[in-house]
Amino acid sequence: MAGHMLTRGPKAFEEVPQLSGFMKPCRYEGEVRNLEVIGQIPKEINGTFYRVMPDPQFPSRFSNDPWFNGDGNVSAFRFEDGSIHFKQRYVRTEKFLREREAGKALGGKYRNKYTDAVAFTVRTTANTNIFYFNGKLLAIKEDAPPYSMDPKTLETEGLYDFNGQLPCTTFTAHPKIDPTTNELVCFGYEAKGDGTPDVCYMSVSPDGQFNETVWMVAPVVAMIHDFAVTENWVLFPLIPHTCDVERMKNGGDHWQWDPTIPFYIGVLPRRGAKGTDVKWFRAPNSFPGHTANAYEDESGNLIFDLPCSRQNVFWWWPDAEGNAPNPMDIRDPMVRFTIDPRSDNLDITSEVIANVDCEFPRIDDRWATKDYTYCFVLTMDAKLTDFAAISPQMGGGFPPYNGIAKLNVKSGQMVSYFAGSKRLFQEPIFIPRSDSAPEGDGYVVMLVNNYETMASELHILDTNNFEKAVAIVNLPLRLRHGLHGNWVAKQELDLVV
Ligand code: V55
Ligand code: FE
Repeated sequence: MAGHMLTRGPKAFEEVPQLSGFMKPCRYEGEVRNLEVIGQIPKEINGTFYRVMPDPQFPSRFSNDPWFNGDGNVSAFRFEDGSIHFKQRYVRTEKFLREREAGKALGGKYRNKYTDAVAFTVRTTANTNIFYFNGKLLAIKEDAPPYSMDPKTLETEGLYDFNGQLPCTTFTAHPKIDPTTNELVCFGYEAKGDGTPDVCYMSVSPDGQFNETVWMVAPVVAMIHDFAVTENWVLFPLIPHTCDVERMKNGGDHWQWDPTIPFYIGVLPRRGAKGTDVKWFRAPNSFPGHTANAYEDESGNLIFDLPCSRQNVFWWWPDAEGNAPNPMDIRDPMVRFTIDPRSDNLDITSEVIANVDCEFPRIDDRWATKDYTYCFVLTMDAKLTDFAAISPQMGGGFPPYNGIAKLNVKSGQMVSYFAGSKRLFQEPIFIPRSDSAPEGDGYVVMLVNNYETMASELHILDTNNFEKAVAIVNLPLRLRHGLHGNWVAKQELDLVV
């Protein structure tokens, strides 16, 4: 009660949904060995699950700071002979280090350098994905080059520019590995600085040498968050949120939802292309979510699967009139676009392949770029969650999901796992049972928010018996909602010296 007599002061986080309840910043760094396991962790699971969450080190200098603006805090779960060891460490970005020195926030609004209290060389929070390539563990946000971290200790090594080869100022948080060639396929957008329409496509050989660099110009300066790759083509879906540097200089947001422009998909040949070879295909205004996969069918058409909404999924960045949907009304069915990359008819159509509200699709990455069958994806069926019970502790500012489906994208059939009315799920990862296991045969692991204990859990599912967990791991702490993560097998980590 005494707290009610006090003014909150500059060291308290604001009482808004994205900073309250389960979403209250965690800010913990440390280690817990031998997490409590209910059930049995299959012994063949050996390796580390890395994930990252935006986790503000200090209260923002601005009101209503969005979830996406927190400092990147990386969690590592090392699976070893049926035990799990946990470690967590912030990425030592320039912003993190200078704010720690100052004892307060110096950065400003999301991707708006004009609102910073100091001039940063690189202002990224490195908070969106943690991705392993060629011995480097990369913490990435799409507004800057990656930071590399030691995969074993989570010490930050520094900004990583691929030994001087990175030609642009930004780097996607969703790079892909081609499982046939082991190349890293990636891009940057706003690639010559804030508000520039330039997009830079890059391909990197498994030993880290750039083997393709193509500069393109997009029809609008829009967010390109995720993308897709086939054997011979690259697909760039543009989210209809556009950037205006004048608005930013006036202290406004980097992004504004534009319901008047098409949903563009840029299609570029993967090898030997010039920037002018890109074709900007068009569909009705929509919000493309994270991509499941893409591949070429027998006739050479591109098949591209992703959750896709007609509404603004990032409702906290409204349109020019200030309109945004109610978050509980947003729906993302799983959609398939079929594109003939040789056609001059740029208008494309799509079909719904699973009429379920879903996001965060993951596949068996050995089938990336190829004709595939299975996708593991978070789903939402609002009647299965007791919102009355959890809402006082739920916080907000993130899209809630309460189920995970093993979806057959060819038949539309699904098998689902639910964990009761008082838990919500974070993005899953897939771990193959063995190197030679068939597609989708293995385990799915994900973080689960338990609103009764206000602590986090890992749930481990066998993809052959998907409705029931094989193990639940209790963490002695709460990990607020994160974005993305990846599995790195022990054999790969052992190659790092
Ligand atoms: C996303 C997340 C971001 C971001 C842009 O999941 C897009 C989408 C955590 O930051 O800056
Ligand atoms: Fe993402």
